[in-house]
Amino acid sequence: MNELLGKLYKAVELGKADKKSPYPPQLKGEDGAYEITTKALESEISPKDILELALIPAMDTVGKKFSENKIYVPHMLMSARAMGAAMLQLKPFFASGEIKTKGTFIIGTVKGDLHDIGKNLIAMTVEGCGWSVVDLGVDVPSERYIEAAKSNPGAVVALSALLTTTMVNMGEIVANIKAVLPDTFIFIGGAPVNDDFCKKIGADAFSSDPQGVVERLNKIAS
Ligand code: B12
Repeated sequence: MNELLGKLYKAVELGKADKKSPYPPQLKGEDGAYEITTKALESEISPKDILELALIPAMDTVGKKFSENKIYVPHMLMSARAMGAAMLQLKPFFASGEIKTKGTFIIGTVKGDLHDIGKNLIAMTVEGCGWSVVDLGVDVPSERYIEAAKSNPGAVVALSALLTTTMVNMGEIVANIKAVLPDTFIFIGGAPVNDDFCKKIGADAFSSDPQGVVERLNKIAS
């Protein structure tokens, strides 16, 4: 692998966003994902290669380590932050169409629920894997999911809930979305949710972690 791409892969894997970031300690004072991406673009490595040969494989490794309990939430968030720092510079190339996204992923925490750490983790990982993400935030009612799905035809919709009292709202939201847009693929997740519940409410997929989401989305995109 090209040296800069190798460095970028490591920066994202280890969660080094930029030079001034003190994390991880072993990379203190060294370039982070932001600076390395600048250098890669300056040395005419294509944005597509930066994304596909360094950023996505690094987030893939991070996702696998997370699902194997080899790393934990703080590390995952640092890696996602490093990925975000690099993506800032790649954004114009998505806008110009030079890089194609794999699809659109709409995510929100369901109405009544304000927990967003897991939802953000999913959103950042999915974005890191080349999808365009529409983040609706927290306390999201059916109408807002439907509005976003109508504006992004073919998008996957994802619902997060962390409370036993709000997971029940997922059933109502899934039914409302399917009533208007029956072909919408709906993902659900969050600590109290499981596969049985997913089937019961007529959602299309459940995952307990970001890696499961990415693997399923890759199948949808292929
Ligand atoms: C942080 C936290 C809060 C913070 C939230 C801050 C924030 N910005 O999110 C604050 C303090 C605001 C809060 C408030 C409340 N909380 Co709270 N909170 C938690 C806590 C400690 C951590 C949750 C968390 O972020 N986990 C880390 C993330 C990474 O995990 P995760 O969300 O599960 O996400 C993972 C998966 O579930 C999955 N996932 C998540 N979303 C999605 C979506 C999709 C589509 C997919 C595929 C996957 C997926 O992927 C993620 C990564 O693996 C939990 C306890 C715990 N240890 O879990 C309690 C907890 C969830 N809270 C609880 C409660 C009761 C409350 C309150 C009602 C407390 C109160 N009396 O006011 C309020 C509710 C406010 C509201 N209306 O939402 C209870 C819920 C109990 C229950 N069975 O319903 C818990 C379990 C604590 C407890 N043991 O009692 N809380």
